Amino acid sequence: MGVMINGTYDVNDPAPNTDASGAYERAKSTLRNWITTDGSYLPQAGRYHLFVAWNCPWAHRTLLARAVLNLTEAVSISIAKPRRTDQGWVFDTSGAYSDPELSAHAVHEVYARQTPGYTGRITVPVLWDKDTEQIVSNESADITRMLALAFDPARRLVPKAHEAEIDGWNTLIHSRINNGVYRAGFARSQEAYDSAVTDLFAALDEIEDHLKTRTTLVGDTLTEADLRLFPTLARFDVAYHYAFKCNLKKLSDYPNLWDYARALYTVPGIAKTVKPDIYKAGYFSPSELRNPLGIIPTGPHVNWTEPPDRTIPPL
Ligand SMILES: N[C@@H](CCC(=O)N[C@@H](CS)C(=O)NCC(=O)O)C(=O)O
Repeated sequence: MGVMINGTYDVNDPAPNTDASGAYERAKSTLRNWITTDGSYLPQAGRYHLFVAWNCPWAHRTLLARAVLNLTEAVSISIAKPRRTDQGWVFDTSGAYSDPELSAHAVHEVYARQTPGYTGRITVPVLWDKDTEQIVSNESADITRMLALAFDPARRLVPKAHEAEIDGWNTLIHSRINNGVYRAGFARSQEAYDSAVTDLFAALDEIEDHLKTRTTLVGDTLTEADLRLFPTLARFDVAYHYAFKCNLKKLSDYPNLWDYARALYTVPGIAKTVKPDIYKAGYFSPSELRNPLGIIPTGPHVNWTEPPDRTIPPL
């Protein structure tokens, strides 16, 4: 995996992703334009395209918003292969992992089209504007929010009255859970790992408690906050528990969280975005630090279709 410097892809990846204490640091997204109802990026059906990978949890949140808001026709997608190469995220020339929009061989080719030339990491998701042939955004939180606001005037995923509460959950979920599993899995010192795991499971315990008396995180209906939590839950038992050593408990050991996750799975559109075998293939890719031989474990088998006790009303 490489980086891009002034529009040219360099297969050598010089960027350190841990600080001096061995703690993982996530690079910041830099392409951050917005689709709004009154700006130059208007919410027009057919205008935008998403470059994603099924196994990427950050891409997953954008796919969830697209699915539950019924935008699968309005916003098209290209799906990169689950295992990255020295070219980073790559596509086949045909089939499910090809790129119908730009016929790119790798996601870095999409970034190479930026003016001025892009410098930085080559990440998914990427929201592409077919009109200007430029990237609108490579920040999943922004993409999810712009789908929720610009493409849904009713703001069902982010009701005005609950916006502050949703933002509060998003902050907690991002730092302690979504990125928390990465802080555990990518730690390069015992202290950094211990601290990440302790914080991750404390946050899961807090949410388990909250869900004892609530159907969802906010207001007992589906909101963006649920879509921000779900990708980590969907990968927890098949990937993070073992590949990232997040093993104090499994998701299925939490009665409320597990019931809530299965209830989310029943919301129309969500099940189609859940791909446990692809998560395994991606997270158990060959890695000198974590899985030198790239062997993919057989289990565990997680039963997402076991009926939940709670019901989440569809949007
Ligand atoms: N801030 C970005 C982060 C996305 C991200 O880290 N994606 C990972 C895949 S799960 C990636 O593409 N990593 C490639 C790299 O960092 O070189 C977002 O949330 O959109």
